[in-house]
Amino acid sequence: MRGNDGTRTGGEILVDQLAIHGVRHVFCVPGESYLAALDAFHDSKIALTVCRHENAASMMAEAVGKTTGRPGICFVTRGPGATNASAGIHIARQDSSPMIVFVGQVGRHMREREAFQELDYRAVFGSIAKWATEIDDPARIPELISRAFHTACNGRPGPVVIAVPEDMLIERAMVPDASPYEPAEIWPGLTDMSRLQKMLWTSKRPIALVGGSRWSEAACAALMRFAERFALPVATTFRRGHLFDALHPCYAGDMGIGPNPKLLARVKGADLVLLIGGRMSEMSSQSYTLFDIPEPQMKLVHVHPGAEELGRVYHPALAIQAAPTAFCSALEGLQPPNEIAWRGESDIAHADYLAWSEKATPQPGTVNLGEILVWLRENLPSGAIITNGAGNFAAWIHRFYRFRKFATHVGPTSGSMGYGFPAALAMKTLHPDRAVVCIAGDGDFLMTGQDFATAVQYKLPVIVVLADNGLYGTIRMHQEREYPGRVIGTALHNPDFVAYALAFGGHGALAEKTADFPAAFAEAVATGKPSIIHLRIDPEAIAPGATLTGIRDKALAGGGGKSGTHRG
Ligand SMILES: Cc1ncc(C[n+]2csc(CCOP(=O)(O)OP(=O)(O)O)c2C)c(N)n1
Ligand SMILES: [Mg+2]
Repeated sequence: MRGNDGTRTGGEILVDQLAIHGVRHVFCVPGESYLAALDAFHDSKIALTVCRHENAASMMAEAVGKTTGRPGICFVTRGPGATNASAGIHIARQDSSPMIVFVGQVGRHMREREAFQELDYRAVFGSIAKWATEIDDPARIPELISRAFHTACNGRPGPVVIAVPEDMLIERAMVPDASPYEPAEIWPGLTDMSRLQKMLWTSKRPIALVGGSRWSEAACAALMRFAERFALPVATTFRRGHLFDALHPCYAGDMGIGPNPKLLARVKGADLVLLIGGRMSEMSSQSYTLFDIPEPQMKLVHVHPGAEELGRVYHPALAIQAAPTAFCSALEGLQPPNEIAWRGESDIAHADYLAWSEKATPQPGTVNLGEILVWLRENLPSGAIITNGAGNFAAWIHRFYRFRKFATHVGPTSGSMGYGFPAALAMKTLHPDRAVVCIAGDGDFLMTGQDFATAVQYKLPVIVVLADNGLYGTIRMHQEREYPGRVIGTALHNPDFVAYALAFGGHGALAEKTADFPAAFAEAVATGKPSIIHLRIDPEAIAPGATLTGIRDKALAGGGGKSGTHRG
């Protein structure tokens, strides 16, 4: 309880700072190690969501950070709570998402004895988090929380881990609050922009690739105007399809899993690549085969908010340290050449994209996931949010779903299984009026499926479209390719997912044929409950363009070997 002598407990000071910095939602699994902070939420306006596993709590917080650009917050207990949360912390790292994780810590007087669940969080999270620290003195909470918000958001965003000793949270202090943080915008210099303009003027076949974080709806709109004025083809990198309207005439497609070969050829044949926000890491670069390292074969203009990323892998012809938000607004000042040498190319690139994504490929079995994605893209409102974790099922999202608006796709570039469901819960928490659909694999869903209880508890009517092939399909695919016919460790015996949903108090329906899906979806919407639509997918239907037997036969015939496609 707050004292009337002007003092507050560490827990109260902490929760007050969160409110000042604009936090509205916090995700947690409680622990006795941070009871005093939990108590401070009792009288706070911040909505607290209590989860069933720290993997879900941390992924929900990450999804908030990823989509809002402001740190998502979670609270977990010491030891196992913290290590369980590491999945979300790792996603925030790879996806460049701002996030702050508070971890209860043993009392200060018993530190270093390996007390109950004691860990050294600076050491444990030192290489995953952007910053890991511990607060020793309640009077320094405003300073250190302010630093945490700035650190999580500035430059290349990322996760911050803060350990808070149990007794520190109870101690009283008299200390003024910090003022609200403002992330520092990173503007490109005038010289950068005029050099870019010159490079565009002399280019014959340029293309823009977009990814990373620090985007906004306004930045995406500015980029689209720039692309129109320059007739520039624009492709999105792995799991960043939502950064460019898929039906915009300059959209060239998605560069992640199983990309259009014509798009790959276009990128390889470009003389100038304008990479905005992304790192062109393993997935988008097709296992680092697209650009020569360190000197790309084409001119690379790399725009990134983190100075440390510029020249890290690829030596850019022009390195611009800028956030996509600022850079895209600076693009408004560039003038296209009088004669655009590549005129017509964006139309061809877009036609290639439309042809590639238009129609579902035929699949073995009675449920065609591609046709379901096509149905969803035609029938969901444009503001609907799609989430996913990792598995081959996601290849159909990347190929057939057409994202139209910023932050309508929430998926981990880190390839973390289990992400889609908690991300869906986070999105429904932020946007109760928008449709939120999680596309999940059978393996993927059950990594965080315990939090279906959270969906029911908080009345979050997300719809899970669960593609059940009875396999850790991605791994089976690689297994058949590398060790054909030697199946081990990739078969799954699954529960009855409809009964699962019902047991939790949600809604479940089975779709055994593609044609069952629209009615099952409409029924799920009508129930207003968290729902699972269980799709029985033929295990042979391993990818939009391949069957398991086909992959095995090819490998047995000696055509195997790593192709670098469809990784986690
Ligand atoms: C947390 C985590 N563990 C393991 C992996 C490795 N992995 C990548 S995909 C995959 C199988 C996914 O299975 P499922 O969700 O059923 O999708 P499918 O590939 O069958 O469509 C595994 C085990 C991973 N990416 N993330
Ligand atoms: Mg599966």
